[in-house]
Parts: sequence; structure tokens; C-alpha cells
Amino acid sequence: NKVSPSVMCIDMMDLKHQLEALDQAHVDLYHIDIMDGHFVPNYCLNGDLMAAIRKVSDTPMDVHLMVTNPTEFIEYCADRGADIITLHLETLDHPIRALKQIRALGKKAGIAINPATDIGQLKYMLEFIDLVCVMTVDPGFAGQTLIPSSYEKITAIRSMFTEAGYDVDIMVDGQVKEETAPKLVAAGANVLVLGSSGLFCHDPSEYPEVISKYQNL
Ligand code: S6P
Ligand code: MG
Repeated sequence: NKVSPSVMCIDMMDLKHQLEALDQAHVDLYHIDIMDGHFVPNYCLNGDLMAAIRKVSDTPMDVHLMVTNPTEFIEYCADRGADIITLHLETLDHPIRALKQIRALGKKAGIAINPATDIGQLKYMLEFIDLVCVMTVDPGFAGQTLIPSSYEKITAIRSMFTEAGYDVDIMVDGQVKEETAPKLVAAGANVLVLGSSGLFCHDPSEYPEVISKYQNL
């Protein structure tokens, strides 16, 4: 499995030191949450921070765009070092066009889905998707509680892709921690977003051990 520490959960006063510790622990990705105060009731990270991270780390970044008009920010993210660009299905009138736009820039195309969103539409766009981000909490805030229907949803998405002959990354975002991660992986997830509950509750000296535990689930 891959792990993607959620940068919004890092103590910003200690960012550089934290990134060094995470890189030394061989994390696979950095998860960059971008919010607009409209699609979700909060603000968060931005492209300037992504570009600053790119200067000190080669670790790939996945951007989770929680904004009402994500297609206006595809190039913005690509230009600032994003490797995977994930848009919310709930915000897209033409999801296939948007996914193609991301791939045309040489980036991986991700679709995020809220806990109450039906997965039916995904079956019409399987070949255009590199990653599905299953939100296990309503997006907008760290430190929330995982919604239990997430497990069967992950399994259903995994079967949908496998039965059609497609390999896909299934990312889980929201309260991924020691107790939930094994079940999420067993359900079919293979990219774990680690935030306040699963990673940043630990001291940086423990990151190598904690990270490799998640990677080896
Ligand atoms: C929240 C955001 C997430 C959080 C992550 C926090 O809307 O998209 O990426 O940063 O879920 O993790 P935790 O362990 O605090 O839930
Ligand atoms: Mg996120």
C-alpha cells in the first residue's frame, strides 16, 4: 500500500522539519487539500505551498480539490508540481472531459466521491480514471469520524474496476488510523491518507515505524 500524509494536518510552524522526517520515513505521496470556502465550509492549502514543497522534496503530490469549479484549477495544480489531480464528482458537469484534460497534461486523473454519493456513474468512466478517492467523512475538516458504509463502498468500487479489467488506485481519506486501516485495505483500498488520527498523533521519531506498518498492511 501507499501512504499519503495529509499536509493540512502538519504543524505549519514546523513544516520543513516535518517534511524531512516524512521523506526519511519514505512516504509515497503528499496529500494536498485545497478548499474554497464554498464547496466545503473551510479554507486550506494552495498552489504556492505546493511549489514551496516541491523545492524541498521530490515526493510526488496528490491534490484533492474541494472547490466548486475544479476544472479552472487543473493547469494551476499541474504547473505547481501536482502529480495526481483529484476532482470531486459532485462538482463536475462533464467528468470525462475533465479527466481527459488532466491526463493530457501528463498527470494522473483522480475522482473523489463524498460519503453519500452513489458510485453508479463511475461505471461509465472507468478507463479515464487513475485514482478514486473515497471520502470516508464529509470533506472540509480533519479529525472527523469514519462513516461505516465506506467499507462496502470501497469493495463495490474495487469489483467494478476489476470486473471490467481495469487496475485503479483506491485512496481513502478520513480517519485512517490503526483500527480502521486494516479493514479499509481488506475492503480494497491501496492508498491511505494519513492525518491527525493515524499519523500526526505520533512523534516524528516514530514516523518510520508507523509509516512502514501502514505500507505493509
Ligand atoms: C478533509 C481532508 C482530509 C483530511 C484528513 C485528515 O476534508 O480532505 O484530507 O486532511 O482526512 O485526517 P484525519 O485523520 O484527521 O481524519
Ligand atoms: Mg483530502
